[in-house]
Amino acid sequence: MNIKDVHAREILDSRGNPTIEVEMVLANNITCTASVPSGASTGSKEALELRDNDQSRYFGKGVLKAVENVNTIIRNALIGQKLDQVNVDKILLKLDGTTNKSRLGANATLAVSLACLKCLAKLQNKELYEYVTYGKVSLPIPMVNILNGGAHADNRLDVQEFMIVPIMKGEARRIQASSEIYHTLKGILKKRGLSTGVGDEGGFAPNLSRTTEALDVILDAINEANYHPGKDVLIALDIAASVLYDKERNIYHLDGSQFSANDLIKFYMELIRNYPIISIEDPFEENDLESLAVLTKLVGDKIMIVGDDHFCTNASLLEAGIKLNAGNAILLKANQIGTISEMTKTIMMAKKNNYKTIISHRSGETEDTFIADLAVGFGIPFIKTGSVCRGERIAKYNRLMRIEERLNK
Ligand code: 2PG
Ligand code: MG
Repeated sequence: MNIKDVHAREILDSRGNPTIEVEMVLANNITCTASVPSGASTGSKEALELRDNDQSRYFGKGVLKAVENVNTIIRNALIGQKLDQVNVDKILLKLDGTTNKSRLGANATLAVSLACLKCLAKLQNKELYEYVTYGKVSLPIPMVNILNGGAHADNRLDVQEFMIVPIMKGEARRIQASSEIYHTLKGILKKRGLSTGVGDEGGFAPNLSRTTEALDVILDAINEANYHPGKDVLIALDIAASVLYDKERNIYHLDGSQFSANDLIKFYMELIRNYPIISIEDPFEENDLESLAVLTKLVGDKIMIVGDDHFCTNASLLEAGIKLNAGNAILLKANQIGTISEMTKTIMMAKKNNYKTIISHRSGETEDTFIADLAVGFGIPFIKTGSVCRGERIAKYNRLMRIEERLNK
């Protein structure tokens, strides 16, 4: 089957900023639409998200250049081409010709690459998760953001994400527990006179100031909702430490104090001793693989040490981490790398080297639910897709529940 047309347009993401959507039409008129998310705490080694920087529109955040790249350069090259993921992604890489997609924009390439993947599934009359399945499908354990800080909220919390991780059996059951704990937490915050306004990913953003204060209130919520911290509900953190890092002084600002990388290691060890933590993401700034390796050596047999900004879904960056035994898990975000084929390569490398995989949304999301399908089809054990609140996050949870029902039939 050949590609008949490709068309891009500018739409809005969940923060109200422009992003790109692509429609791909096949020769038999099958049409698929894909849109791409956008991060706020982006790693410097991520593929480039092309923005117009034209201050007269959307404060410079327009994506008309990326749209134009799809509607001209990419469209011209793809019309009449065979619908084949490897073929399409190869063409995209060749047209771009840079190491970080800075010519076409990773937002442009991913939207096209993802539209291609969806068309391939539709052509075979398959659900997306069925099409990408190799081996055994599995429903991922959600890492549900319930408190926001850092670059995702305007409160004083430095750690970017506090997540609950329900590990009981059944996706719908895990989502139910998350929702009950979320609403219980809302009640507790309200009672304490704290704000129940939410951050970018739907978690609450109360004006707490210390990491342990946030963890304590989460434990209260888990208990009050009649779950058992450490038994059926665990906790995950995304420190997003690059944002807390002062490069000139080589220190981190956290909880009103200054921390060296060694101080941070002690701090994390203490947290792991006192709280049922299953995972710590980006515990150090993105270039510090050495500290990541030290922490992995100390606690990697007990919890996940996750590289997000460290690895940027990039196989070469992951390879560098593997060589040093830095981290034991990787966060996967398609727009960090810009094509489905490259993300697949990174997933395979992680699996082969026993790195745990976590597929992830971005803080600026769309209603596209592709990460839910990829999690199931690729058998990715964890998904991080925000809180059980806000339509763009809920879309992914609802998709997972629909898939579960389908799989159980
Ligand atoms: C992260 C992500 C998603 P952002 O750091 O893991 O939660 O945030 O999309 O802002 O980079
Ligand atoms: Mg992160």
